[in-house]
Amino acid sequence: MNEGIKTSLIAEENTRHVGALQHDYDALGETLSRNGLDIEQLTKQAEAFEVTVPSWGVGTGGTRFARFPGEGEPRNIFEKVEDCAVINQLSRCTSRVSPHFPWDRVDDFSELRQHADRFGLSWDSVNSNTFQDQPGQEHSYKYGSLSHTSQAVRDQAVAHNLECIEYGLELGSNIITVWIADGSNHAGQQHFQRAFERYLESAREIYAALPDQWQMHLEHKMFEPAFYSTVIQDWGSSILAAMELGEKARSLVDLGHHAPNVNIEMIVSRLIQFGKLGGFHFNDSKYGDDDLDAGSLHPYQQFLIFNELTDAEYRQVEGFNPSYMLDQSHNVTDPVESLVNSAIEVQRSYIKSLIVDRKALYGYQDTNDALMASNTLKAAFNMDVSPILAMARFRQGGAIEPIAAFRGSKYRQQVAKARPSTGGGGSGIV
Ligand code: PSV
Ligand code: MN
Repeated sequence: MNEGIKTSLIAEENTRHVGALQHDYDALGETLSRNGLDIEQLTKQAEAFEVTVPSWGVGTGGTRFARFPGEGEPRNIFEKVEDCAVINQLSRCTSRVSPHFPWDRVDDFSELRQHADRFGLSWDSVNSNTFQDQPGQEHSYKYGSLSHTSQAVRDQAVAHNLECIEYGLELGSNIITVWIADGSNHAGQQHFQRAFERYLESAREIYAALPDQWQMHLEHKMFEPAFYSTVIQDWGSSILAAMELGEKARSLVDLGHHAPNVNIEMIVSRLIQFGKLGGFHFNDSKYGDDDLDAGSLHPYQQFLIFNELTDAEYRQVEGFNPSYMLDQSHNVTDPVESLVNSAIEVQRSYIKSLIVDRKALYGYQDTNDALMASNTLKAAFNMDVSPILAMARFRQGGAIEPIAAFRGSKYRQQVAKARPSTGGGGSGIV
């Protein structure tokens, strides 16, 4: 079994950077204290921050045209866990993994749980998959799953979700995230209302099977694979369904699942207001569900989303506890590197949102001082909090310069020897 990166290697690499880090950290500490902020407090908050890694994110992604496999890709969930462990070793903010079934199904879940335990990793939301047909599957999902016109197909899709809950129980999860690909490609193909009614009927069965303390997260997506309409198309359909189902049902916001330029931070605010924000799939997007690395194109948008989240924390909104996860496809980068970068970019948005002078902002809002309200947000966004993030990693045994440490460790080259290529340049997601 792979043991990850040697801690001594990370420590050695850190000795090269710790002097400069301390210098930058002290300078930032001074700037922040002039603004009434305590850098040590912010560093503790950075240390406590967590974002979950999706098991499927450590494989090389692809498009419907092609997939170009990377060297040493994980071939099963055990190897995926090993790569997830490396991401956490370096970043120290990704100690949870979200599995996807049936991709990650194993015969012995206690063995898988022990395997993750050894690396100090635990399990987050389980994800069901009724968007693909599996070998030997009785009914096809070609025309939908939970909202299919045939009761037999709906029953099969419900049964799969119930199985996912069982797997989750064995791993210690307490959330099931349901994204369905159901929709239509032609105007008139589907009766919108009936399809939504059928979805609700199936979702109620899954909801009824939720164990105590579990939540069901409903993930909306505007289009793809259905190109004309999607049953859970937007946050409106999602919150309606979550309200119909009950208290344990929440909406999950995947940043790539909206029309370009949609004000996602405002959607987040609405979901918080009505106690329906379940969590996030962080990624970035230019055109649609591009699954680009989080914060790589629109860091200000990601910051504005965290501004809403921190605002809810500041106001101590009851029951506010959204789950944070990445959901990306890495087509041309090393997935470990992209996931480390992305986790840190999400953490960065969180820390910047803590710097916002909230009292001043509320004042500017109340007096309609649009310019100063905007400048207040910009002042926090423009602050370079990198030394806080690096110090949080360093103090927890992570890497000050994680990408350099990863490359220096030759981890990828080592696993490539142990994991011969699965071959093929097939299309589609992993
Ligand atoms: C759908 O595009 C999605 O965002 C859902 O979260 C799925 O579970 C995941 O991607 C599959 O890659
Ligand atoms: Mn997603």
